[in-house]
Amino acid sequence: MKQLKKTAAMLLALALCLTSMCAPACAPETAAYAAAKTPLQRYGRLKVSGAHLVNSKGKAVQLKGVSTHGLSWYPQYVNKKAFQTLRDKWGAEVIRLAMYTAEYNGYCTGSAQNKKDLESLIDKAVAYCSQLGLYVIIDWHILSDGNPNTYKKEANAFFRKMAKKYASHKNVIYEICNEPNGGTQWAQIRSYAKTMINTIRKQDKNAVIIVGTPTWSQDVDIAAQNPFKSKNIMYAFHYYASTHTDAYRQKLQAAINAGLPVFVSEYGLSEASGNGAVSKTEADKWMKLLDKNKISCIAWNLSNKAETSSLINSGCAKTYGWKRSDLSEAGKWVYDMMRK
Ligand code: IDC
Repeated sequence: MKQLKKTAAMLLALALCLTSMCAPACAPETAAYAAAKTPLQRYGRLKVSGAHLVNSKGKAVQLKGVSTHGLSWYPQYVNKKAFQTLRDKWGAEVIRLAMYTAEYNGYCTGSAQNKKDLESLIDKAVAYCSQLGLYVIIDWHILSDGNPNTYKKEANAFFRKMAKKYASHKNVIYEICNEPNGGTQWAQIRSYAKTMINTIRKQDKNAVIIVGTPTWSQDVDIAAQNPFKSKNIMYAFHYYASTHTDAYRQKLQAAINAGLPVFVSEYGLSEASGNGAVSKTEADKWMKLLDKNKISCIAWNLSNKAETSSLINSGCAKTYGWKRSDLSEAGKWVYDMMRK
């Protein structure tokens, strides 16, 4: 009898375990999600109204989502099941495609073939997001190239091509320069942005465009002194919770107070290096501020690289269908936060 009970208990535990392990398609909460509308069906074409990102009816929306790591580094995470897992299991509404311009097979520094490969990855990613009703950000990920004017010509050709291709898509958002740095001034970014905005607008009158700000997209307070007058423009603010604390929240608050529409297109729980300590306490403080002001935000990064900003455990080789236990400390925090 005792043995029988033990076997029954073991079987029950096994069944429970299998249920929690099974692919997104059979998770209990997924049925509700599947019946519910996709993010795109919920909000429609996004616009900017005053300081807010708003839905097609003009109501403020706050999107939360995940950024890929560099597309050249981790192309394997661009697959439909990965994006579906993020939508259905994590509650993500937007995916950001980080395409480095200079580092490691960057768009501007790699071969012609590499350029083609990156464009076809973006094509696939946009198609998956469109099929899943997810918003998607095409991110011109400048970093070591510091000033967006370094590859202005290439950027202009790139955005012309993208905007032409995706003009009919209601879910595509353009981020024209990830993080200007190395002393690049707002006036220089503004002049670059003006060209990109004109180029995109020639193809697509409405898409939301996110403009990077000086000092690794942190000087939103400076951008707020001279923003664009044209419609549907937002400004990037980035933070890494372990490094950036109160003083940076004050900078963001100053921009909010000035009425600047801010999009946190990248944040991490780690240090600014992408590695080192994770601070959940500071991450909580940041999210409180973002939630209060309905500021959209995107977590860095969807990979299993052995660094603390990666959302997947370095030992986990799965490229979709992750269980909570497959996630890093930062990954678990992002997952729990987005599911709320
Ligand atoms: C980091 C990656 C790391 C990669 C490095 C390249 O996490 O694996 O080797 O870029 O230089 C940013 C950037 C983002 C950085 C991230 C962490 O937008 O590209 O990714 N970070 O350093 N701004 C602040 C932090």
